Amino acid sequence: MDKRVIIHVDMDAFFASVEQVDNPKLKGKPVIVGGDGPRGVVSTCSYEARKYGVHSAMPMFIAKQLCPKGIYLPVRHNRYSEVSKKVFEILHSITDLVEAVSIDEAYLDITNLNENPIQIVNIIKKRIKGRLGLTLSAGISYNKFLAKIASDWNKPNGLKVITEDMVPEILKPLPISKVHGIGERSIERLNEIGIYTIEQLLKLTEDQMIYYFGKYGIEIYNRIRGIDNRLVSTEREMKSIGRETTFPSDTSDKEILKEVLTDFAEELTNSLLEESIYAKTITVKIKTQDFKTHTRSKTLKDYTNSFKEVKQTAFEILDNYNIDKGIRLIGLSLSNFTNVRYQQLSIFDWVVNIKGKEEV
Ligand code: TTP
Ligand code: MG
Repeated sequence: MDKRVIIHVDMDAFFASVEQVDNPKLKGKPVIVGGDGPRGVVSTCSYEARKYGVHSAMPMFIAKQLCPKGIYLPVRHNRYSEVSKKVFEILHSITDLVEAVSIDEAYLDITNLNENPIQIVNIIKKRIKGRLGLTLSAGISYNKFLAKIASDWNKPNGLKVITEDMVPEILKPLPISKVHGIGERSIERLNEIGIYTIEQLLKLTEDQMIYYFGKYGIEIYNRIRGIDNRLVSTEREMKSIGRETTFPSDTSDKEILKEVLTDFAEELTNSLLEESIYAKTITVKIKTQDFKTHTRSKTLKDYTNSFKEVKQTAFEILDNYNIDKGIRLIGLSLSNFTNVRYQQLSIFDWVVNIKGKEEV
């Protein structure tokens, strides 16, 4: 593949920054956005609040202990979506090759613009700051993986270029969690054998990588060496992904069935990570010894790419299924995709809040 020029942009403290723009009195202050109620979590917080150790996904009550003087605001998802739309309009004014990754994150392929990439980033930053009052961090490199690593380099309002000669040195000190495509379960397994950094991961052979990451092993092997041929794609066609297996002899042993579902959940969530997408519907398919096929689905409240959540949901579906015959085949599939992770968060928060209120 010819050398490409990819930009990854990620808005700084997105929800909190929008709140600060909408209410300038909040500028420079620790602003924490999230669900209140006893089970509420932090969606994000301003960089001023991060100094106190507050971060996304932290329970609200802990945030309040760490930063008692913080300004706590509810999630206004419609407003953030509105602003996000304007951000994407600005990105589309640069090129059509824009891939939305989440509400505040995108890849741009500017190879064919033949312009200075730093200048392009500065134009984007200026337009977004000028029209929306917001800052972002951008990474420039020759593939998506490295562009994303670069945008994360010196947040907020960062700009970092990673060129070919900087790889793999620049990657070596990074924790393995920075590698797009390595899921939570793989991180746990690698930590167990003492692997925490990319430098340590670089020591594994291709076969070992396949052992730890399944069929994406080679891709990750290449990625940490600076090879990533994924295209910046403007649309997604996939409707569902699934795995199934037929047993050598029929079984009704739940432990065996759960083992298979666990493996499938891992493979499928790795695919989600790989594609930067999230699924909402989980389906278990069972074919009994009389060749009848039964499918049961569950649609979650929020999109997920979490191995644990997919596994647990699959187990739940299986546990609700009355196994009265031998099972020939079991399958697991995921559908109902989005590439915008936090789309449904406000609704989820709302449900949590209502529940919280009932408990009081
Ligand atoms: P991020 O880009 O991960 O975070 P951020 O923009 O707030 O901060 P950063 O400067 O580090 O990029 O996520 C974008 C938005 O998505 C964030 O503003 C709020 C929302 N979000 C959640 O609701 N829950 C989460 O756990 C995370 C990570 C983000
Ligand atoms: Mg962001």
